[in-house]
Amino acid sequence: MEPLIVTVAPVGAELRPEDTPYLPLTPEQLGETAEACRAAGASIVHVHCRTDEGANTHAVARFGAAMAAIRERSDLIVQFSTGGAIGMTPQERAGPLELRPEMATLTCGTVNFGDDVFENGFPLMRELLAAMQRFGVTPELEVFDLGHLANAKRLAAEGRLAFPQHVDFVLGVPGGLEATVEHLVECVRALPERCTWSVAGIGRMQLPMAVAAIAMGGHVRVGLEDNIWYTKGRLARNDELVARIAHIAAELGRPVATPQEARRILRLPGTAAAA
Ligand code: KMH
Ligand code: ZN
Repeated sequence: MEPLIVTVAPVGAELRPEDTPYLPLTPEQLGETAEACRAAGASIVHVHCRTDEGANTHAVARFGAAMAAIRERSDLIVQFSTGGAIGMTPQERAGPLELRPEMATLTCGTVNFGDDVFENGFPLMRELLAAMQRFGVTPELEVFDLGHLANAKRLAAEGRLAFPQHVDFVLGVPGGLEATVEHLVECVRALPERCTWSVAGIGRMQLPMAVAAIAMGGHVRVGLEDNIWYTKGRLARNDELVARIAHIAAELGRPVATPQEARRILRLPGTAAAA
């Protein structure tokens, strides 16, 4: 098996600062978090941005400051969110791509999201993919339900992306596919050949899904965006969540990937695997 790629999603769009004191809000805090998570074993950081007060923002300047702060303190692969927050316009969601991060997420379909609807129709997906191509950004396909994989295959049939791709299964969102090992196995079975994949389990399913992925040869996303608890009743820091995965993976004989190894595994441009 390849070394384990650990993505940290440190802040997300939905949490409120009063939910946990460990959310990195400022670019400087994101830089510090990136450094700590890199030391703990992460190789990708999935970026959402906040104002100093904690409100979600998709302002290009804020993403620019965040990327600079992360790069100053780590060599992590910077992956921007294009999911943003419920209700954002396509233009807002695409805006930061002009900063040319190495990666960005592409959610591959509409999904209920708690009481809300996270809208990702085909026109939007095509627009985001076109922007990624224009700016040389590698997508990570976010799959919240099995139909999303079918949508990605349709985008490929249209010639808008070429498999193999890297796919992240986000399991356990209320409204999406539930986080069970059975569903994860089904998701992996439905992947086109040679795709790489990771799983982001939501809430208390973050750890069980991660352990399953380690054993199955997949990769793992952890972080406060998806789960704020270390154990029941004890809030987590991002780097602790990464460190726990790195420890379990080492015990299972799967060392974590460095960012450079992750670039090769993910076939990012400029690596031998991309040629
Ligand atoms: N905040 C969610 C509505 C992504 O980052 O690409 C969407 C999300 C997905 O977080
Ligand atoms: Zn996100």
